[in-house]
Amino acid sequence: MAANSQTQPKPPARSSQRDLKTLGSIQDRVLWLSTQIVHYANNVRDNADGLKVGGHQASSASMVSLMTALYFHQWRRGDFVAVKPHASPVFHAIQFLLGNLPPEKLTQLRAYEGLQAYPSRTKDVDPVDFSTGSVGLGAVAPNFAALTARYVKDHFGVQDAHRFIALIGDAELDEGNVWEALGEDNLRALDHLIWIIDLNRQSLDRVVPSGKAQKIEEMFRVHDWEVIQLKYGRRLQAYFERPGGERLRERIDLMTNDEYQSLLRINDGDSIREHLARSNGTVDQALLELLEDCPAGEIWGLLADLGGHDLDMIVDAYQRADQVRGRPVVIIAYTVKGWGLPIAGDPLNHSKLLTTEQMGELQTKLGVPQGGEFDSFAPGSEEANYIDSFKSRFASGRKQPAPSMPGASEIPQTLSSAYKGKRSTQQVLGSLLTSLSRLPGIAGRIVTTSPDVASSTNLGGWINKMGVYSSQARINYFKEAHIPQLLDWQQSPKGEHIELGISENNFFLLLTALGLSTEFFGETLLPIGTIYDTFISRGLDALNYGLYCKSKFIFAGSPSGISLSREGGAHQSLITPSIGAELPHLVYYEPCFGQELEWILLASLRNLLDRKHGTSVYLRLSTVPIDQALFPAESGAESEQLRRSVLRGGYRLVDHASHPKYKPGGNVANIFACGVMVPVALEASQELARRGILANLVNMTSPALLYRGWRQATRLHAKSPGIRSTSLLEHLIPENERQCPIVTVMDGHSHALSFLGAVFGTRTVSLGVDEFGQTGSREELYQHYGISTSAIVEAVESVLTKRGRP
Ligand SMILES: Cc1ncc(C[n+]2csc(CCOP(=O)(O)OP(=O)(O)O)c2C)c(N)n1
Ligand SMILES: [Mg+2]
Repeated sequence: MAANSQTQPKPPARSSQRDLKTLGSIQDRVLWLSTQIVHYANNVRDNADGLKVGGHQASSASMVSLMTALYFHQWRRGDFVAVKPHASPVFHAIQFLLGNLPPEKLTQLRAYEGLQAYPSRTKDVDPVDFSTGSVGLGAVAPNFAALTARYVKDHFGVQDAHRFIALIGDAELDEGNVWEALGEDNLRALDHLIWIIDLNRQSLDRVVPSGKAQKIEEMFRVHDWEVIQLKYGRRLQAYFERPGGERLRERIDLMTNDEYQSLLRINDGDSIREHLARSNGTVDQALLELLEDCPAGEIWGLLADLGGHDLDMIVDAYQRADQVRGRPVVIIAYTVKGWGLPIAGDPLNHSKLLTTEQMGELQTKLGVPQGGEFDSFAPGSEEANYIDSFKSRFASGRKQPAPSMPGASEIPQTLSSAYKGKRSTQQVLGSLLTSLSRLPGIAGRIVTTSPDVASSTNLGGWINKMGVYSSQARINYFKEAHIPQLLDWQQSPKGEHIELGISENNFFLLLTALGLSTEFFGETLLPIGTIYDTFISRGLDALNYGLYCKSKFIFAGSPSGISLSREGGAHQSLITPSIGAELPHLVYYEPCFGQELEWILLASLRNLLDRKHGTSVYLRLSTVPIDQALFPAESGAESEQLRRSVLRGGYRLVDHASHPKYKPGGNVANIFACGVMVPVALEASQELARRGILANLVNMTSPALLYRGWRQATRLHAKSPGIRSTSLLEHLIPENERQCPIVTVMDGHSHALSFLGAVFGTRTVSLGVDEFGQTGSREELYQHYGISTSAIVEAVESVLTKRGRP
């Protein structure tokens, strides 16, 4: 585990000139290696298909100074860093110099199973803390990790001292999710959270509009962040101090980003001087005189002398940031995209690569010996000694914390609740949480969250019992005034519900961070979130991000589908079943009955404890009251068998196989239904029986697991034809029934279950909701979209008589 706060080394003293010289030399090597990593991948390594390999030399170069100062001067054990996606070569170069990346990996950028294009905590071999790539998401990940660290500290006591650092491209701030995070109240006032913005005034295609930097700064101040500016380097600042220097500052301050970038593209110092001294067509004599003092060969360097490349100033800014308490800090560092490279400042440099000739020149300029292109510093050299002594400050890198977590056996197989009358799965989730709050070992680990829909998704009981999390205890004025409240909004550092503002991005990013608490801080949390099902797509990229990071959490989407009825329109989710089925590292369940949900939730919690193989879980729930008496009343071994089937994805709720008139190929069909459609399909099956058609009914508790099981079996079979592996789906429909026609029905897009036709190679009709919603009563909507009892009956009749399309 990272060093304890008492043993944490003191922040280093202000950098000595000697340190700066060595840092400068390390910076040169980082610039070289990061450029060379990309060059080798594109121009040296074999490329059988000739397709572009890619990589970002200019984006990397703009961060070289900031990252050199961070990793070779300021870094402490226990720091968590998110690295701008396109600076991944810089990160790997640094990890190599620190001894955390084997040298052979440097030639494997974007190679098969080599270094990933963007930093990946699950796929890269060196210690990536936060995956980045989809701009904006990785950028804010440290904020959510910082909140998680504070939660863990408030609930489990002493914590190591951590800093949370984000290295961010300026155009990443165009992403709305960044500002959603900054606006979130739970993320305010976080200590030891430092953002470093690489303000190179360029994005992918363009020079960013002028005035953006000022706006960015104001936005941070509005959100109560401490702002540290790293605008001009010491050389330029020295010129500003000279007589007439103010004119130079004014000239650079007021010029547009386009003009500044265009000056960076001029090779000839005299021309740059002339342009600088001329404004609106007139020559400023005083300015010209000042600039004449600067030799032509140095004027480009003077113009490009920005704070984000001045190591001394960067180190100073980092140290100032470290002193700030009670709120996050942003360092706005002005940089040059492509700094130190011949493509510096080129508006189209984002994916430009240096030619072999340019690489040769760079190698000479940076003093890298021929044949030593992937070398670290020679042992005994000043740089090697510096790195060694610096490394000893954080010992052998981050240690994997020994996880503190409950054992899976602490989570029971069942809560033995009785499910009577009519209850919706959403209601049952609320009751289950209340039951879980009585299990001491588990209750303390569960943390719930919701984007402003906690009460309408039935978390009220849990919140009343466990309280709302806030780093400071707050007075509940309603309670003090004895005003009766359905929801007791008691806020304190011991609360176990985190209520977010309405941001589905924040919701999934918080779940992601809570779900990595074991790996980050050694304390296991069992995060459970609730969200309106239809708005999952609003936070979909953040969900995708969390799953890519292999975070482990549970979320319930509720209410779902058109069964929500009256709220109509785009409040009704259509495509979420496909999202659940298709996202990796996620298991999607859509239970119908209370008992099913109980088994599933308990198994999902156990799944979270399996840090190696466990996944996140999505529960698609509903507000439709379901008659619990329809659930099969099994006991003993049969109940255990049923439980296992529910967890694996489904079971036969109606099985006509022993009916005396059962004739597969004649009067038999199979209905597959999901969630709230199960009782509707059951009614249809009963009606069909009255008409002489024997329709079995499979209750699909997890279409996703059934699909995956089948897919796995077919892949295994394709690989080893000798092995006959049978999936649960094939167990559910025995050999003699495989040719019976199928009708599938779900309160979601019909496409989601249509794969069943391919599984059995038989005529299949898929019913579902393929259009945006409508208001109306539930029955009216079921009729409208063709998922009513009569629609199912009709579909079975037509598919049996071959009127249904194959
Ligand atoms: C969500 C998302 N949209 C688009 C992209 C494609 N993209 C990659 S980099 C980039 C521009 C990034 O600019 P900036 O953050 O300023 O980084 P720089 O390269 O200038 O350092 C874009 C649009 C992406 N990676 N992620
Ligand atoms: Mg940029």
